[in-house]
Amino acid sequence: METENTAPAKLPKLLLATRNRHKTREIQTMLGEGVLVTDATEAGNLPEIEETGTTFEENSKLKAEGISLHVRGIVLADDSGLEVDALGKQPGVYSARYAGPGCIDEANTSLVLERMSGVPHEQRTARFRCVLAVAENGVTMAVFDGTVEGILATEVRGEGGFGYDPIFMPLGYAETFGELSSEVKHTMSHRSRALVQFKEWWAARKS
Ligand code: ITT
Repeated sequence: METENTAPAKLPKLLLATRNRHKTREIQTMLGEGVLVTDATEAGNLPEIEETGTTFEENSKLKAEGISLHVRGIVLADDSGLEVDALGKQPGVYSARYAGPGCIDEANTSLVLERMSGVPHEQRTARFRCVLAVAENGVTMAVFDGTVEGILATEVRGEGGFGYDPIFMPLGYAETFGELSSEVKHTMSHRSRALVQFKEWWAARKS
């Protein structure tokens, strides 16, 4: 008689070339329970990749390629940030270190608000951008780009999200990403828009 195999199937794993646990959490939530997402804080002995590029794409590829040389299988990297039109698209690729190397999110948001002080509503346009690069054995295989347009608030609002979320109102909303639920953020965020494309690519590759 045949017995049914009730052992749980081994989940496919995806390694993210990031040390930002907020990104890992968001990507795990968006990919769902069918995939086990890990990152460079969990996988031991992975090198720190210097972000020497001047574009999101360059930095994303640097991280994906650099980490993929040290592991088996594909690696996904996320380079992302906030572009503020009135600041000449700053902080851009410097979003994580706008107020100085190793600074906390609150210092970055305060600096953006300070530099935007007195700028009228119609000139407070901004966007979040996310570029995902996927690499294996040191070679980039694909790159995906996602953007969400919005307006900068004049003060910090909300406890949700991370980074610049409490000062960014996506177009069509009076609330910031810090005030909106993570479910709402994931329906329109730069990261989710890039991740949808990655999911399609990954599914096509596996089939
Ligand atoms: P890794 O390089 O290890 O991935 P990092 O935080 O240094 O981590 P980036 O260089 O891509 O990553 O910088 C991204 C910064 O942009 C992040 O630290 C936030 O300040 C901001 N950012 C990116 N996505 C965001 C989001 O969804 N909400 C708010 N801020 C975001």
